[in-house]
Amino acid sequence: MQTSANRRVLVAKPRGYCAGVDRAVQAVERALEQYGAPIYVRKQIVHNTHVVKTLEERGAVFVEETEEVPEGAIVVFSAHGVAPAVHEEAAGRRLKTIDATCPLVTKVHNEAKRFAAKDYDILLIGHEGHEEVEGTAGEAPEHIQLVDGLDGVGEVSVRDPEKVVWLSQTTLSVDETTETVARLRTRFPNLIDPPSDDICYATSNRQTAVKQIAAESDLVIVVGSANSSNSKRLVEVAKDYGAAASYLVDDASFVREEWLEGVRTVGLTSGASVPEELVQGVLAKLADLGFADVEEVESVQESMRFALPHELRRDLRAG
Ligand code: 10E
Ligand code: SF4
Repeated sequence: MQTSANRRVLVAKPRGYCAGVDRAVQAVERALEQYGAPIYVRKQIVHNTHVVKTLEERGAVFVEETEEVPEGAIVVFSAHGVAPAVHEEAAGRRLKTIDATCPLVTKVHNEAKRFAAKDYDILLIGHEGHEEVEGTAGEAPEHIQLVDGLDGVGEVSVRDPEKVVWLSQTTLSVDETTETVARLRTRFPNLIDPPSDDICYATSNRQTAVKQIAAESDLVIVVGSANSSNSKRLVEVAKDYGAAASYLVDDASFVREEWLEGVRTVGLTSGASVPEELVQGVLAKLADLGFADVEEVESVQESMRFALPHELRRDLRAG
């Protein structure tokens, strides 16, 4: 018989904001404090509905494109990064820009620029239509081809197979990317690796953590929004590593009681753009449903921090 005595929750750690998300959210908060509302933000600052809603309530105005921002106003660029063309458009409208692109995304932009300057063909592994990929590809559109997973490998054509490098989106599945690169290498044996890993520490740590709890879990709940690439990857990894089921939920209200029927162990984790309070909300709901025994499983300790965007630091000093 299923009693609450043998029901438990395994909570994976690390979870919560990565350093890039923390910096981007703080950048909008600081801009609101420093300059006052409204502060415009191009695209969702991070892919989390709760974060966006909270900032909206404080006076941030989210737009899709810079042309929606009034001339001369302040606009923050999201953590996913933007193409150089977006900086040019903003300059053309005399906008004051605050660039909250994660430094680890900027690192990939810089790699793209460097290899394009040496006339390499660049194979960018990533998800078509994702903002980060659009920003990175925009650095050197004439040199970059998108490879959207294994299926994209056959479509690649290069000018010189001796001069090809692969780069990637920062939030991909580590395992799937390894497979995609191996497949690319069967076509281009001299394919060059990125100078350092493009999949970032936060993405790979969260995947390592979910792998640790998946096999022991009958169900893995991932807290994250539907458009959050890194959160969606956690659901896939959980299933690949032995969870019988895994669901993505924006918050506790999305957790359905019927998921828990016959379940003994629930795994719980969250994407890199998810406020910790939402995870705590899911834990409270699970406790109400008889899963009060909670065990934290920590796989890697994180200590990465990034300074606020330089535009804010400069104005703070000047003020
Ligand atoms: O969809 P993503 O996982 O890229 O974005 P997110 O906003 O959910 O998480 C933060 C990741 C960023 C900004 C991309 N490096
Ligand atoms: Fe930066 Fe990685 Fe976080 Fe993206 S997921 S914002 S690359 S630290």
